[in-house]
Amino acid sequence: TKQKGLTIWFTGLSASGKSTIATALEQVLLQHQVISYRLDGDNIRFGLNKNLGFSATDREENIRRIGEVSKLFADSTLVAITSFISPYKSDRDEARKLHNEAGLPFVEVFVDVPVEVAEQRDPKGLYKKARAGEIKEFTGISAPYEKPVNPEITLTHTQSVEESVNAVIEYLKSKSLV
Ligand code: GGZ
Repeated sequence: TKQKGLTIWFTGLSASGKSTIATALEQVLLQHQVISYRLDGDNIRFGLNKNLGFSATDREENIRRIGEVSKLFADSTLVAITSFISPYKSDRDEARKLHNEAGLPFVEVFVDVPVEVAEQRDPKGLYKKARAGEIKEFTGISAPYEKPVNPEITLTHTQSVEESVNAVIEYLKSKSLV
């Protein structure tokens, strides 16, 4: 049985599918008797980080705290699954460094969906609002997204949710992380 936890860190644009894949992954891990805990906007941005917005400095602080919290979950032997845009490479690298220093695996999963595809999906109408200037500093439209350089896993919009989850599970198995 697994002695240590780990963090599975999803990164990608709004409407890239991070949360959908993370939720499906949680279910499949459970079928493998692996307990995970998902950190996402619903339980972080409305709680711990409710004082933060979407400026570059607020995003940096958002991701810094999430990096620390996910490390604590991983340290407690759980699998932490995070799904935040986390647009800045340096902030993701800091989260990775925290895990490395604690000897905890950090698996970065890039959900590589082009902005055109995400904008086409636009489930909450946020891209439309961003184009209209009603939302400022919207990632992919009026704020940057820095792609991961060396993510452990890259998923694309051509893969189904099931295929995406399988790719993550296969990676974890190949590294004996589950
Ligand atoms: C990007 C925004 C913005 C701006 C509100 N830019 O699709 P969603 O709605 O549910 O996911 C997005 C979420 C992004 O929050 P994160 O904590 O993941 O961002 S970051 O990692 O950059 O700190 C979107 C909504 O919040 N949202 N305003 N300006 N996304």
